[in-house]
Amino acid sequence: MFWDEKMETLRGKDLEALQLKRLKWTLAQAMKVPFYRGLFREAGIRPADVKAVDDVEKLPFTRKKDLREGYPFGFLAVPRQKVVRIHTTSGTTGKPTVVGYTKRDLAHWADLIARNLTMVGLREGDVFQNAVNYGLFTGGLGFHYGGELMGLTVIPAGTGNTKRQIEMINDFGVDAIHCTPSYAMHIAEVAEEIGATMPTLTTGLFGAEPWSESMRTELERKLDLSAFDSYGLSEMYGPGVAFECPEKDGLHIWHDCYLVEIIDPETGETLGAGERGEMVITPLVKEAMPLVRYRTGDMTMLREDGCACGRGQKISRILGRADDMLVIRGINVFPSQIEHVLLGLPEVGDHFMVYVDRVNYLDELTIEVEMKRETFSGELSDLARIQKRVTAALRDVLGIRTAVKLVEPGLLPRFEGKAKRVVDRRGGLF
Ligand code: DLL
Repeated sequence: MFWDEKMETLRGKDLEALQLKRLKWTLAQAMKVPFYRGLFREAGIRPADVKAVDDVEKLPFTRKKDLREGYPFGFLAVPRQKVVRIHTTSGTTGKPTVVGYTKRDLAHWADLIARNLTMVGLREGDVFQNAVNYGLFTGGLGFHYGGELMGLTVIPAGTGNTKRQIEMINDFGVDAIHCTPSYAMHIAEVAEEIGATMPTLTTGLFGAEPWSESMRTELERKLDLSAFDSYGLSEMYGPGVAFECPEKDGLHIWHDCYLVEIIDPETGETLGAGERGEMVITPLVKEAMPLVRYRTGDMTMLREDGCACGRGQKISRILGRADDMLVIRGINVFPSQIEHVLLGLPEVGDHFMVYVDRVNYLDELTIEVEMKRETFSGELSDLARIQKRVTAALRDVLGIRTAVKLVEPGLLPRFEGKAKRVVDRRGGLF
């Protein structure tokens, strides 16, 4: 089933013609923003020089730093009065990025979400629990209006009060839940504690942070549902940019609304299908806040075309962020790799924290991981054996030595929104 079959399956020349038309419109829209007029002048390029979709490669990049400097309304291409909603990014340092939406933007956004919800098999009348933060975070209202548009019964549950969330799932006969994968894991854990099952739940839409295939396996087993990966970022409306279809082999990025490139984050050079790099997106229908070649910082790769579901362009699941990548004694480490290793070991649980320190000028990685209740005997010889096994498994995959600390079940923090599992303590040591 499709929400918009024509757009979702558009191919070849028809797709290219539409992308080019929309790219030109986006560039005209961008030229209403002083930042872009300056950027294009500096780069010695005019929008009229773009005559084919591939010409996008000639255009300069936009970076997160540029958006920050434009705080609050510097990137608006429409009068502020035409902006009917604002969201902000969940930045932890400095000012957030403000994202504005016109009525048309909100309609486009809801439409994309409706495509995703339909793609994973939801139908009009299904009950949908939206267990993400409803504030400035785009996950709440984004999914809310997309769900209503396609006729789902939307429960704006928000986050927190996990026992109540489980109760609502059972009382309202919820079919699908949307939350971060870390919160889904917490819900599973609380359900286990109180001995609850959630028999009506068939579908889980999880995103807003990186999560591994092993995490999917765990969530599907514990919650007894089918779990789909959902990707988006506030700068591109929010969720709904790319989503898994039932093949669960890469995410379809909506090719009529987002032009995607993968580049080498160091050199800026464009990479081909199958080559891992940073994703750069030029949105094609954004009215209030058009962007040109936005550096997402997210690491992925383009997949070859040809999905069994009939839809177009796919990317791989996000491996991590170009800027979150930890460089430990010269080796690149992504937190998602650590998660993958830990979830593959039956002796340890699903919760971990990563600490980075600099000791005698050397980076040290310490990983705290919770034991499983079943394996937590407290016997020292058992602990030593498990610790050795975890350390060896991590060394095999990461290629570096780590200090593993086993902790009692239930000791590490739980997250309702995006998990913050990496604590870099190297700053301030200089
Ligand atoms: O997280 C939008 C969203 C809401 C997506 C709900 C999915 C579900 P931001 O707060 O601006 O927006 O954060 C965007 O989160 O650049 C990625 O680094 C990361 N991210 C989002 N989805 C995924 C995912 C929302 N499925 C940033 N896998 C992005 C990995 C993800 N990382």
